[in-house]
Amino acid sequence: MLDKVLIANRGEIALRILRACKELGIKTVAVHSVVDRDLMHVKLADESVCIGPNPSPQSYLNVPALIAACEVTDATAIHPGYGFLAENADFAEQVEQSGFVFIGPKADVIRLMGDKVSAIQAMKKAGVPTVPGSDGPLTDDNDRTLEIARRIGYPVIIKAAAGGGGRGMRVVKTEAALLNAIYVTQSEAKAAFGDATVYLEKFLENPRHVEIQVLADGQGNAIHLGDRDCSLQRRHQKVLEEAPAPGIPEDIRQRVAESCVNACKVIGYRGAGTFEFLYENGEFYFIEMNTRVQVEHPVTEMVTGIDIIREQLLIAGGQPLSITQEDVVIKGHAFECRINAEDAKTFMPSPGLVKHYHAPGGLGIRIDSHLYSGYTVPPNYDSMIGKVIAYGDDREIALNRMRQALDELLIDGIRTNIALQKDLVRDEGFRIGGVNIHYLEKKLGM
Ligand code: MV4
Repeated sequence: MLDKVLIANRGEIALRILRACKELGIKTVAVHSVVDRDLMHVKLADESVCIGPNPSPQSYLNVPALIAACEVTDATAIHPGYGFLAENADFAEQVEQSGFVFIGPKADVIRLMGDKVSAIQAMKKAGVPTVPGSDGPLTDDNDRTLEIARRIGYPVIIKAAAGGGGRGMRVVKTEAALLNAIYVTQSEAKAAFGDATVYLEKFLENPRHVEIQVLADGQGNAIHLGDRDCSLQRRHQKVLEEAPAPGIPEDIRQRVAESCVNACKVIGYRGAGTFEFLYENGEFYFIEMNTRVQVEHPVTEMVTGIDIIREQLLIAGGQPLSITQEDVVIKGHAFECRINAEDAKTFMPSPGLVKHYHAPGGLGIRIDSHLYSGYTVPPNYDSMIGKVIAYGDDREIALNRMRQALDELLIDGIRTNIALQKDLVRDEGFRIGGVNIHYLEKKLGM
């Protein structure tokens, strides 16, 4: 069992990790930048260390400062949360080389999944369905590239191997535009990631974003916790998620989830992970794997009753999975609305003093947020300030509870996206379920 965990993150996820540690009797170390000294989890942690000035590169991304904070506090493990260093293989390696436990997969597995080309190749080999594509990096043999694209059929999409999450992609509609698009994507990838490697896939026009949550202990055991639909997004930022994904035939759902479990065993996966798929016309297509806990993990927790952060901590402590696949029962439905400190029209961040905060409540309502009245949202970091999660026996009950919860939520002093969320949970297309990844941007007139 882990003795003392250093939480290398901030905001709601730092608080979420702290709560899971406390439940397990694990001591906690909060690290924070100067402006973050008043964060809720800093007050609640057993110890806290200021690791640097406000800009993330000097604080939450400052590897020597984080390792030093472990050393001075005798922490035995680091939980990276999401964002920041969570999927940085070099960081995971340095943590382990310094004698601490990295709460996540082994560094080489993070690296394998960080390179989207090697990730897709590993998944395909393990039997996970992938998008028809180049099955490897594009080479400087233009004739071969043109032939690959012709075989797949236009439109195609060029993606950077070092990209992901929507960065470094370009859609190509015709053969005439292909080679130049590849050249431009390579140049951008080189500049952004220091790696010009690109690959090619069939471009799916109207897919849904459906992902599968897994847990593996690195000792040969792996399970899945079902799926989530995260199609409601704007500029690759998820806005509202749900579990399970509505309207997916059970046999297809089951088959793809089992392929993910098999892949975990094949690659020696350890910890919590997410397989991202595009879902179109009854077919799943793997696009990326996330080797961290995700923002939207609570909807899966609500429909399975499994505490994913707790499982991460137990796995990192060396315990084999205590849950078998038969123990996992998906029951009911859950939604998550992300609450951002941003302008409702321009989506520009809106930091500042929260003069008054009132959280909703009632049966099936969960709030994951570090907000409190008198808290100041700093301008330096992500604008997400919390998540409202609503659970119910079925989708309609959960959605009704979410509507009520959003009506009860009050955040005074800063601008937020609450009005957008209230609109979305009353949207007729969304109520029916199964909207695709373009739905929100179309609704917003983008
Ligand atoms: C695609 C695609 C269509 N076809 N790949 C964007 C984020 C990154 N994870 C992958 N992305 C996409 N890959 C093929 N072959 C469309 C997207 C995409 C998208 C995917 C998921 C959620 C939102 C999205 C918004 C725009 C494009």
